[in-house]
Amino acid sequence: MKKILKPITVIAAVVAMSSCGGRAESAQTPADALIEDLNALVEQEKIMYGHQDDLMYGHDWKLEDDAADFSRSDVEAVSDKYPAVFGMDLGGIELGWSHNLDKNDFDNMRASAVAHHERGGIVTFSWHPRNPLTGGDAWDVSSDQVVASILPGGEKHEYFMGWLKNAADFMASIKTADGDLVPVIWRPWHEHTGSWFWWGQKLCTTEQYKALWRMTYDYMVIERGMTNLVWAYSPGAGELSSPEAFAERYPGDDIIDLVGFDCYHSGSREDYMSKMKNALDITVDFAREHGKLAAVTETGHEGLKDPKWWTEVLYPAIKDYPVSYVLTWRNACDQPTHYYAPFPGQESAEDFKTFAELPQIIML
Ligand code: BMA
Repeated sequence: MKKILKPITVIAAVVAMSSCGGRAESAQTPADALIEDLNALVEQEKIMYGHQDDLMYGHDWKLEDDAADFSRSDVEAVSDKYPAVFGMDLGGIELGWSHNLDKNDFDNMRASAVAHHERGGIVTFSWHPRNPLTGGDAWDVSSDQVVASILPGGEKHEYFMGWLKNAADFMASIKTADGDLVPVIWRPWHEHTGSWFWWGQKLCTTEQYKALWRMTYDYMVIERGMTNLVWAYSPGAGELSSPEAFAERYPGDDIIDLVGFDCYHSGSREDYMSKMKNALDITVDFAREHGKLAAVTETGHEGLKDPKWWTEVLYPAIKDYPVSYVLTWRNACDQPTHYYAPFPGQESAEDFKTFAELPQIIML
């Protein structure tokens, strides 16, 4: 229950620290450069549009393994523009799988991240790792001892450090042909305010959750010296009853660069817009007080049954807030109604085109 209010001078110091703390020697790191670019866009009151798995598959197509070309996209097919932000998920990397939990070839993921970066886009990774204690998936909440078991001293600690290594190895391998590391917005341990993942609210204590973050950061940044990660914290919006709920498990200003939340449209327009307003008010205030970037890290209306969703629901909900991006979830190719971006002929496609042309919205 702590809301940390910082005077302006401290905020300036925090901004300075967060852009070089712990990772930069003297030259600007890929992460610092991305943070600077994101801040510049926010200052211009621009909001980037993002889509999960955009270049991997769409409503009725899927990339072949070991693809050489990453030009297909449902979003591009509708609007002639790619999303500025391209999200993907590392779930499965922990076990050395060749494909992630949604059947994306990890080689394609790496190559498409580079291709998107070289087109001027921004890449973000979430992670739905399997349950290291039970062997189940990320949604296996049958034990509340999982986080405890992977922290230092826990029975699965060494085992789990191997999982972090696999995730780190993958993100450290995303390089251009010239050998330049591609910066990524790295968003592990998301939606922790709910209790549907093994790292969720009722499955570990506040101290354990924060220790999990610290262990992840210390391994990747301090031990491995990774310089391409922009660290993102994103609670689930449904549980944000107060600013204190947002702050309760916040891992710390020295770890986090960007704060956001995940918020889905499931009921009426009004329900969604009021949930978004609440979460945006809390997140943007928190970001301002802590000198961090803000974003809507996941959102969407499954099946897009509202033909004017983009211009009459999403855009009005976000337009007055300094958020760097808004990312809608994936268009599954194997579940006909599980999509969050339009595709040609989809009933919100025309409205999406209008949204993508708005001066405030940045596509690639
Ligand atoms: C969920 C759904 C699942 C998917 C998971 C990870 O929200 O889209 O089908 O496996 O995200 O991408």
